[in-house]
Amino acid sequence: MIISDVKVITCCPGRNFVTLKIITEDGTYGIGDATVNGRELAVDSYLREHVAPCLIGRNAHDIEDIWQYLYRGVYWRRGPITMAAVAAVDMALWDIKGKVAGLPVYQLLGGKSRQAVTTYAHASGDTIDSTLDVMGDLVSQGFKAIRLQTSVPGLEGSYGLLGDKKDYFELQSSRSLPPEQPWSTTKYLNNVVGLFREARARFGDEIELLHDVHSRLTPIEAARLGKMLEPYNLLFLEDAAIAENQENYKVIRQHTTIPLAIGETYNTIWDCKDLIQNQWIDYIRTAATHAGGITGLRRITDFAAIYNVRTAPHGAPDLSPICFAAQAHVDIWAPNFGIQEFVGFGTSDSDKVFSYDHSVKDGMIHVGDAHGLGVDFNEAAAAEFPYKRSYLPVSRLEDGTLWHW
Ligand code: KDG
Ligand code: MG
Repeated sequence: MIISDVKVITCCPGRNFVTLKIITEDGTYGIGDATVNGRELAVDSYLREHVAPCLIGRNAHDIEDIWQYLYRGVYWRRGPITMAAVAAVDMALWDIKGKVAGLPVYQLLGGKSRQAVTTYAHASGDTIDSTLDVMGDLVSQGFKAIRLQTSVPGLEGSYGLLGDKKDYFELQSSRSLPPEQPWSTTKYLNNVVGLFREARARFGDEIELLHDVHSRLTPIEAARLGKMLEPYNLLFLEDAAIAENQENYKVIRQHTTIPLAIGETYNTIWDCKDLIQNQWIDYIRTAATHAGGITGLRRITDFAAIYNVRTAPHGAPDLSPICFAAQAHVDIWAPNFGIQEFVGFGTSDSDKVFSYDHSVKDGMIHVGDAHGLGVDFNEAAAAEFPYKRSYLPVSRLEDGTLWHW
């Protein structure tokens, strides 16, 4: 299975995606996702200029050796751009191996640990009432776990809201520079607890509730929020605070029993080793695309299992359907799988470019039995949707101080 060609395609069917295609001498190909939201051309160029030439002539079956070559073999290791590039290569090679073996990738990992993958959906709105109306729709579609985000009165625009975007693309701005959003911890804390109080009053205690703070709080503020939300029994509180200093979570943990989740921006086990080993978190949210592909995710998953930490992979719309497929295979295998974030497989435009073999019913993803990852990429359709520069927003406190977005 000698690699004879490597293509990097960046397209924008509604939002930007970076896709890698590895082709072997007999024409078998595999695909991988390398999208880093707002920094797409950095990883496109990294793959094109620095990785692709090193792949030609290698045996596509040597997934582990190629992973090590691109990680350990590179002096400038780790970081989101490098690890997204490694991830795309890794996914594409697992796709090829599955196709050659005549098996879906989850079978190569060890087979199914469950029948289907439980997901959580997103409900958001401008008011608590409208957010809970969206939640009602999702519950009637069969979702059993819902993430709730609502506008903060007095703050224009906030993380997790749909705004006027019908396709859930609020995380990508088409303006020429990053939009700026105001943040006030006081206004947020005064509003958010009511959202969960109302949700429990309206929907009872069976449904799982989640919330993403998106790293806006300091550890002690996060601890306070955790205590305030304890009566509403969340499945987890996500990104309550930044953990570049992993000991931040020790502070939060000392004060509250609310389950904690983090990890969507992490690239290797080293970013979360202390968090996991000290059992300061309950869910690790690393994504296949940003943490070295299926191989990287499997390493983190196995390490987390030892410390009772479950997986909850990132599932935002800036991860392409190829990442979703890769994660679905890991989710259905992982003994310590927790829950998969899910905002739909795609939109009418992205469906012209990506096709997939899995389906969702009653809030569960059913992984198909197509060989490999069970996802495909239409290059001709992608050419109809050229790359468009776009940025995530930035946050500022009301006095203008730059804050975590
Ligand atoms: O690119 C950034 C998004 O993926 C992120 O803001 C989404 O926090 C997110 C989530 O939990 O889905
Ligand atoms: Mg998040």
